[in-house]
Amino acid sequence: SHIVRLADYRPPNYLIDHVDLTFELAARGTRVESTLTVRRNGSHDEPLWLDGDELTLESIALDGESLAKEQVDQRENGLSISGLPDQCRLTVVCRVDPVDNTTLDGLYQSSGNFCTQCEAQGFRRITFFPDRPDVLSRYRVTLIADKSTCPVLLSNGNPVESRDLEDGRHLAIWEDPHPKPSYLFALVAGDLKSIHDQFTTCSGRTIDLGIYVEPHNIDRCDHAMRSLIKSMAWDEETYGREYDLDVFNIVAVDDFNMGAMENKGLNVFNSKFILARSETATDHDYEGIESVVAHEYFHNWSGNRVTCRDWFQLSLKEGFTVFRDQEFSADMGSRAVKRIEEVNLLRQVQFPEDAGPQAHPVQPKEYEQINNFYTATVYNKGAEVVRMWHNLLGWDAFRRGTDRYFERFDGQAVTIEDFIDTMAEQADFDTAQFRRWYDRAGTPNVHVSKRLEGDELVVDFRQEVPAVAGQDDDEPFLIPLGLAAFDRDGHPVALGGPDGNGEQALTLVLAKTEESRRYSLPAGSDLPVLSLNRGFTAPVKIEHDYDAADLALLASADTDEFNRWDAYQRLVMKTLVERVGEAEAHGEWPETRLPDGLSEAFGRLLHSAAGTQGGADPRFVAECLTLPSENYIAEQFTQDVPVDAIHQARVELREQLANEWSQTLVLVFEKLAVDGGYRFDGVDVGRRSLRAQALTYLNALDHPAWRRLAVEQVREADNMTERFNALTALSLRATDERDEALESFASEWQDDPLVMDKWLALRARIVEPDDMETLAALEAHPSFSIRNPNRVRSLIGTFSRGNPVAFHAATGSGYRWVADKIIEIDGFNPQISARMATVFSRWRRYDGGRADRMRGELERMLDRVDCSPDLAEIAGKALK
Ligand code: B3K
Ligand code: ZN
Repeated sequence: SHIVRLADYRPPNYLIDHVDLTFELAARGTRVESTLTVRRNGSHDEPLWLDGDELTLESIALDGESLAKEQVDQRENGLSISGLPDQCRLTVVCRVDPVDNTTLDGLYQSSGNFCTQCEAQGFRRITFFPDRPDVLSRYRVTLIADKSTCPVLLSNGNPVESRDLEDGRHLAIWEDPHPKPSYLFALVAGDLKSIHDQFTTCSGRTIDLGIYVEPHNIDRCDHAMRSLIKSMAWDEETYGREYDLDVFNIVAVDDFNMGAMENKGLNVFNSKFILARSETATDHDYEGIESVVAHEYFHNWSGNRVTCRDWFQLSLKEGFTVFRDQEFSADMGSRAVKRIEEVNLLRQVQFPEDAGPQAHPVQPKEYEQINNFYTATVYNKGAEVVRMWHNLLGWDAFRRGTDRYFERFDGQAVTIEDFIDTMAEQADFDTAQFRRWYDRAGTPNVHVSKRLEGDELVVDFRQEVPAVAGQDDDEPFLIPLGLAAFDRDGHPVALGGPDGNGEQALTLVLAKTEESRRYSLPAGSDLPVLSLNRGFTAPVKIEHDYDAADLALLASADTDEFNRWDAYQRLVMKTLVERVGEAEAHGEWPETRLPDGLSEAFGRLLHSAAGTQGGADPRFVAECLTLPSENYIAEQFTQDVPVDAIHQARVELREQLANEWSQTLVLVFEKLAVDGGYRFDGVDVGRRSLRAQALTYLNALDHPAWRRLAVEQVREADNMTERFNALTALSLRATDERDEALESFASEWQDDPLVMDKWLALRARIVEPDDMETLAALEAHPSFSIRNPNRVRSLIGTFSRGNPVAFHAATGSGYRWVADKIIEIDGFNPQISARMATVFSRWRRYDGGRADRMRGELERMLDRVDCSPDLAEIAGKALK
């Protein structure tokens, strides 16, 4: 297979200043005429290379004359054209068949409408072009299509003309004044309805905003529009970024490989991240829409105006834009809760990725298929690295740096190095060492120990940098680490000299493999409890010998909300891991008494939200009470992951806690009832989320009264959040009530694919091990379609990632079923098959029987005749 290396980067031989495209759209045989204004870049005699993938070439002309045969060398993946003058106009005509495009990459059809996806390399599936992000061009696009089936014709930039043609067709012309790389090109043509609004920018320009959807979804666009307007205002206020075209359009399509795409002036979205009304979408969906709309909008500056030189720089735009959207969401809702969600994702998805065979640095150095590098590392660890810049510099200097970055590189395709250099100008610390965060894969471990020397607290730090993905040096990272100390009564302890300044909370910057800090304490102090990596200032793992009492104390006393959550989670995790360990060691399930402090902490949290002890944010409490996922518990075991014991430990702990606190759970459930209709606001979302937790714990118990509560809520709630929360709670136990509720829910929502996605995911989560009959039934269910990525993620993705007991069934039936689906999907959509296959990557961590079976399935994928390069890269790396 072909490996692309950062070290091999060369600037383009030719630049394309202008692109004039004319599309005559048809399901089969769409005609694409492209006129490129070509300019030699530097002095050389190299030919011009135009990428082209699955295109039928019709003609090429040079300055209006047809080209000599020997000037054109047509290869499988493009055209090489030699003997060109320094400047010329090339006109290339080709044909493509959108109706046959099952990859959802390039020009394809979704629900009969035409749409495109070009990032990273889809434009070469539309026309011949130097399809690389460092070739920036101005585009003029003419769309011609049948007016009755395609009344709406959209592309990037501003509309300049539209008129009817003879023969029932019509035409629209769009012009984008901003030079852009081909990956930001988009067109949409179809039968769509739209809602419109306006935004007045800080300099007083009025922007027309439109959201286009299939006609039956027109009543589900308001929330996305509100989110867009908020995003535009936030980016002006926070980063001084103003929008730069007369229109901004969004289109929602049902068939989409990922969340959304930031094409210039024409964002195309997975409908899941646009469509919402309270009867069909949950609070979680509302939040997802708000943040993805913001993310794509923010790309207009971090990505589009300043773009990437090559795909190794992907995190330049993605890490930065994720950081921007995270901060936007934090400003729109609860900052602490947002941070908790971010860290959950990092720990559950990015840390495992960074410890396994797919590990790669934030700036990868090589790849086979760039589509496999749209990862949690590039996106989410990338955002953490930008966050560290922000934390180390402070907001004002960070903002001076971003202003400088946007100004200096506007209209250019640049590198991560350029970003670092610009930020470094604002810094007063060693940015050379900081750069390691971009270059070295793996999650650093920070071992922390403490001791008392007289009245001095000594804290020792040791960095451990794991060997991963061929990187085995152990040079230390620059790690900003928030720290505070609490006495046994939960009071913050002032940290005096030599390394303290009398403050209660400090941020230290660790730079060496081993180092110590000394703080003076008030005379006669005991050894205090440490609160470490507060607010998750660095994407590291903290190893520290906490006992249950320390954690319980921090869970209630820490002044950092994030670390309060973290302490409670650690306490729960400690309990779970100990129980699993005992069960494994003794071959039988241990005597299970709730450890000291855990039950009390649980009760205290509940009471605090019920308003009987202070007034905690219910949303925060709900985050605390959410038990760590089975996959995250599994991460605590480096080999022979005890899949079944983990499941059992989690189920039992939930039941025990519910049993101890059932009265309080009911009280909370009743007290936090929301009335007055659905509103998407912080207060109501918080109440609903804690009620959902309460109902879940209660339904962990085998008690008809709690089931009734859930059944009623599934039936009677006036919004999808509460209905679906109740259905989820009910699904914890295999009961008749559950089966009836699932049935009637499915018949009520059978015509609503996005709602049925939730149902498919819930069903996938509760399939019993080896129940192939149910899996077959779900696969055959009319709401499922293996061609649609959302359906695939809901059923196959959730089964393999959200139902570990069945996926890892000892017989191998779960592995086989998932691998069968992956192999089938690979025949028509390699991006999705490759993505689904990553779940097999960490086979080495399972016991012999499981490991062999997982490895066997990976080999089977690789052996598939015509295995896609995408899947081959993932499976190949997993097997290495
Ligand atoms: N930039 C797109 C992702 C494109 C993925 C291509 N395989 C969405 C985003 O991050 O905003
Ligand atoms: Zn992005």
